[in-house]
Amino acid sequence: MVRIDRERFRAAFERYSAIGATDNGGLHRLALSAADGEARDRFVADLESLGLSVRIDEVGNVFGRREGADPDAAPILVGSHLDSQPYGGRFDGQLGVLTALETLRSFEDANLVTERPIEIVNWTNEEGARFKPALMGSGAYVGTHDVDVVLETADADGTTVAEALSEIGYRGESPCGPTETPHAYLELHVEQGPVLEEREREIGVVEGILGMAWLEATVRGDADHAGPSPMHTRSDALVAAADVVTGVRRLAGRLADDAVTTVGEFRVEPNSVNVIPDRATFTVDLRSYDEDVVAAGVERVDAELAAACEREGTTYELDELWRIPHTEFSPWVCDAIEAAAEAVGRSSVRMIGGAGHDASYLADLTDAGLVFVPSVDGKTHNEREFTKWTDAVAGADAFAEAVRRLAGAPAASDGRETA
Ligand code: HGY
Ligand code: MN
Ligand code: MN
Repeated sequence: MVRIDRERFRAAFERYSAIGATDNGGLHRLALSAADGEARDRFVADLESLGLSVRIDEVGNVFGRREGADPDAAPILVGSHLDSQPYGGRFDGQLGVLTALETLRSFEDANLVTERPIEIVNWTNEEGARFKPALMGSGAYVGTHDVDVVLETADADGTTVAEALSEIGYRGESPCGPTETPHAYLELHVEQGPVLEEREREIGVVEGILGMAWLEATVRGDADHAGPSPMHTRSDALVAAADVVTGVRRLAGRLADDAVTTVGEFRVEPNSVNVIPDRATFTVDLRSYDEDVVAAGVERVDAELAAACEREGTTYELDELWRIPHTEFSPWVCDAIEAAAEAVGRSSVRMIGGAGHDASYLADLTDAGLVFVPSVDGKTHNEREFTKWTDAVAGADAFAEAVRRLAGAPAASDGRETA
């Protein structure tokens, strides 16, 4: 068994939390921003001081490699993401990267030789807040997102991923994609939901994640003067869109018990107090474990738009920005997580996750698993996001033990303590 260094783990968390920190205890560290660049620099320095070989790929994914006894064995890949939501929490993503880092530091302390090499990774743009879609770096790594399309993707200001990567010095040389298929992938993440708190468990063994669709609706009306224009002659894009927003909210209850729907972005033009809006653009985030439910939800959003535009005399377009099917994690990796939690004396429960994670795409490439730790009040994507440090430590204990088991002991050790 390997024990993490609690003080060092906490110090690392505080140090990274200061990069892009907000006044209310959160993080504003958008993908490929200067703050993200500073966090990456810190991460690379920490990998190098651990003696890992560092590589940065074409879309900025940062890897560190710790050799094992058998250089030909496929590696165990561990990690998460350092980018955050706008004014988001400091645990989402960051805690997973730092738990993986503390795991490797503890292996070094224990002079632990594992059978397999271990690679640690910080994935580019997991959140999809600045550049869409989400899970961009891991999606490019497994081949779901095309690297050229990713590099040309622009943010609201027209800055492309390629330009932003170059600006922070992370447009890497190495091809984006596995040099060898990992033996397994393991990620720790805050639950971002209420289940672990409600069930009073320390560790979530995540068996799957909801499928999701991201849509963008554009409603077009007729700009006109707010004063002299009679109400019955108006084509008000905002009124039609607002009808659809409440319709999307109602949709969740009608689709399925696990269905969730969210309108997160909304823009009005010309956005002037005395002009009838002629354009309203908004996003819809639709999720359910059942693909048919997500597909039915997309159809229902389209029907809501058609009916609202019929009433208001407006027109609309509906584009699909992203679709990812539900994720099923590897049973043997789930078993390894559960056994590791038990070995370190931590309670656990099996569950389904509602948020997308890089592990979702890694599950398409290899045997993947996801470890959850509790979120206080389930709060997340919010500066108030919080995980009790005792729970973070419990998660790190279980995660380190799971990695030790996945990486295995060498067939013949050189006399040092083996995994
Ligand atoms: O959208 C998600 O679930 C993740 O936070 N990117
Ligand atoms: Mn995350
Ligand atoms: Mn997130």
